[in-house]
Amino acid sequence: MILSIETILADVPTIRAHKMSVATMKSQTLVLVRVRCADGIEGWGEATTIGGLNYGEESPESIKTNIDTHIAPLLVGMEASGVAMAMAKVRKTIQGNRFAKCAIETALLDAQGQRLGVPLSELLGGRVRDALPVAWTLASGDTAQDIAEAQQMLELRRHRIFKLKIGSRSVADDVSHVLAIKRALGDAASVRVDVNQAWSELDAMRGIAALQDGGVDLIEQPVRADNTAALGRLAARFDVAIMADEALHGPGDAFRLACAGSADVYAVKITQSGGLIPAQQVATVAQLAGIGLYGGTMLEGSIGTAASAHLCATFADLSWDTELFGPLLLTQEILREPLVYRDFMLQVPTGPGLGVQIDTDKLRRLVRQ
Ligand code: MUC
Ligand code: MG
Repeated sequence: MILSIETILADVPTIRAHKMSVATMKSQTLVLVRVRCADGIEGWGEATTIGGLNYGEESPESIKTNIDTHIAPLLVGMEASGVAMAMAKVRKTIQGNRFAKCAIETALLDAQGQRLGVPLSELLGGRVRDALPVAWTLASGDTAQDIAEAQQMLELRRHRIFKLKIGSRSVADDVSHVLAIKRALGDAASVRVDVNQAWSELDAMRGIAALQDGGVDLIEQPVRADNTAALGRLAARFDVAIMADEALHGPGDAFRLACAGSADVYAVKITQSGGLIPAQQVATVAQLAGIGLYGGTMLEGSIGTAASAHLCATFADLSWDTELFGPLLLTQEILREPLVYRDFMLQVPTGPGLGVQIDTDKLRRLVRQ
């Protein structure tokens, strides 16, 4: 039986300023959910978002309020091992609130995995890989600093895929910033950009043409999320891969974008999809439509990152890798044993459930009072 559901906000400084077209982050608010069950098992989930309300329509505080006030009371007293039944009740009763739903579903599946003694990936159909290639986002806002950071990551054998956050400067300035980095790194690295919706269609036509010529591999969400027609025209016009991110909020969007031919690649995010199971449906639609998959992040800490890793480990084809680096952007770790990044890959945890253990003393020090 589900005894209690607790939502925790924890503010953690980032290792450097993280500059995006929508916000500059100097800290991240982790939104964590802890589900206590009558059999003594505890499950954890994460509903972290980016930049308060700068990036999306759900804030850390609104997510916590909605879980505490509206979602937890629906579930307390229900059978903890009936994860699908519990989530069916939440999905029937609660509109929107994808991040909250994701955290609750993750925590229930974490508990269920521990109960059954299997990793979460096995509850999701089974893993086809044990490690995931991980991109690093260069977002200091400074070209020389970004190049130095990328070179350091290559030397450490931690990342060889780099995503550059652009869209806050002029198209010409952004293009020269990206191409300077691509020239400095050469063929040793895959360079990709995330515009976070900042460009008009005309800006995008000019910008993408130059980036494609300069050897950039992937263009993420160049235009506004709701302008899926423009996204589709860009995907048809250019050979370089165009990826949908903010335009993709779950299986319904995945289906509509696929029918309209709006993107070559989907950034699959468990929070934006409304949970692990809906994110798996997003991936299924993509695979049926011949759309490539990329494991995206909302810069979650270790819990959400581990959950995403379990899901990405089940994708038959993950041709665009992942960006599951969130914990590495944070100055504080909340796990007893951090996730393992080695040889350009994140190792998918092998223990039951999420396969991670929370250090509650460390977490207590970060919790917002
Ligand atoms: C996004 O839009 O993809 C992921 C990596 C990063 O630096 O920002 C996020 C959000
Ligand atoms: Mg993005």
